[in-house]
Amino acid sequence: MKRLLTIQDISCVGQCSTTVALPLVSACGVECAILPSAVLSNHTGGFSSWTFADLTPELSNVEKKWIELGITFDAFYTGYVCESQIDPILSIMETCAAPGAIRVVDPAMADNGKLYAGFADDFPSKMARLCNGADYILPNLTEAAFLVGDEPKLSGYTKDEIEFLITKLHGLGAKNVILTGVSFKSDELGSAISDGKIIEYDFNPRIDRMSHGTGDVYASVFAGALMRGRSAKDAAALAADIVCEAIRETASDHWYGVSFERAIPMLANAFNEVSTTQANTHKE
Ligand code: PXL
Repeated sequence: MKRLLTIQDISCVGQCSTTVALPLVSACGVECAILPSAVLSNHTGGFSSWTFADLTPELSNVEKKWIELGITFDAFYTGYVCESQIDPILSIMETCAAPGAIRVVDPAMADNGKLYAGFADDFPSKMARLCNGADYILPNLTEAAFLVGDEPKLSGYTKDEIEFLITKLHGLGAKNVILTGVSFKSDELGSAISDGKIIEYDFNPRIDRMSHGTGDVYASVFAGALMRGRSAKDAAALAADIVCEAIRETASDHWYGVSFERAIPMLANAFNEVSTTQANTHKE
């Protein structure tokens, strides 16, 4: 079994970051180690206030111990992190990498044209350093614009504009770009998947609902599916299907997250086909 390390905060309440990554990566059949970068009482996206315990000093303590014990990872998946954590994280991705380890960076810092509460205007340039050398980055349109120094547009990107944005994102030093929130028709929403040569698209029917935490669900499933050998296009398509299922399962008055828990059976099933066949063969 492959071992992935996710580095992001724990928001104790809010269905985001580590509390989403751990169950979803696990449901893909991938061992998920965690390194919490901070502990918050709840996320910052809509609650009026929160507590924040910064665990930056703990990152290098843990790193030293893992080096001493020879613990390494087949993949790293980063999400919401703050400025002081970028260098310690870059170091861990060097020192604790198994041969061929991949880096998946979700530059979780903004949505709907705005940076999340608490991030300074120059934070995107710090996050860009984490994108440099990443195997996969998964920005939404707002994060993508901030990363390359553009003004974010809420909608109305043409195909040419999307593809130019992707070129600029590769310019940050990312091998593959998965740009989410792409739409060329009002009734569909999807992502563009680029390896630097070819750009593919994946669309689903648009569900007209603002949902918090969908980026974390998407990135977690994407990272887990990649580790199970799916191509980037297939991992992106599965991630989008799971996000749609989670949104459909979320009660209309539930505002702070999506009920990804109800999509776990569908996700586990996506990776069950081989073992079910093996189990049946065994029985015969
Ligand atoms: O879902 C991204 C996220 C993660 N962690 C914290 C957040 C947010 C988005 O608002 O506030 C603490």
